[in-house]
Amino acid sequence: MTRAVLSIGSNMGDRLAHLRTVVDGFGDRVVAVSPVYSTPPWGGVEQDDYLNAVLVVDDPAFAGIDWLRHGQRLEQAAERVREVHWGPRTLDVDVVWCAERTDGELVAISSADPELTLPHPEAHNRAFVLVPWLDVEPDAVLEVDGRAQAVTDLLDELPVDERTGLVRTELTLSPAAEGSASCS
Ligand code: PH2
Ligand code: MG
Ligand code: MG
Repeated sequence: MTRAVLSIGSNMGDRLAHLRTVVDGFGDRVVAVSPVYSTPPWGGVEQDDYLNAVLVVDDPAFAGIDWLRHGQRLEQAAERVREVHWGPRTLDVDVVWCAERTDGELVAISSADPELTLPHPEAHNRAFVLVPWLDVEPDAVLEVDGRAQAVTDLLDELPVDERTGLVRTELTLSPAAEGSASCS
């Protein structure tokens, strides 16, 4: 397994700093970092707005479960407490999509394993996943119910209110941009 798309989110504490720990924590494996979005909480639990972003990561030595485990270690480092389903959290790292390279081609993995279901069974319903994903991979494809679909089409099919309140911020997770900002 070589490549994964990760959705990351935070709505407690220093939200941007928590998201940055993921970029730092995956280090050289990070191949793309989306803009940061401010998003209203999804799921019916009253809580603060989230910051959400998407990372594309790559490592020939990583299997799908390694992306999950590494993400969980970063969640623990952010002192995440699992209390309320869909409730507030310092850091959430979700594996949305995974692929392995076969003869140079990326082939998406499907898995019904309850620990790591691939692709993420709800990703196609979440504007806060699809919008930042398209920023870094405009041609992204996601399999839904066994059918490969363009992520742009999935986004178009979402009810308008799923996108309401999703705002692209000026915040950045990219270490390079952070460095240049501190020099200016
Ligand atoms: N994560 C949740 C529950 N609700 N809402 C938004 N906007 N962003 C999230 O990342 C999110 C959520 C649980 O994983
Ligand atoms: Mg989540
Ligand atoms: Mg999660």
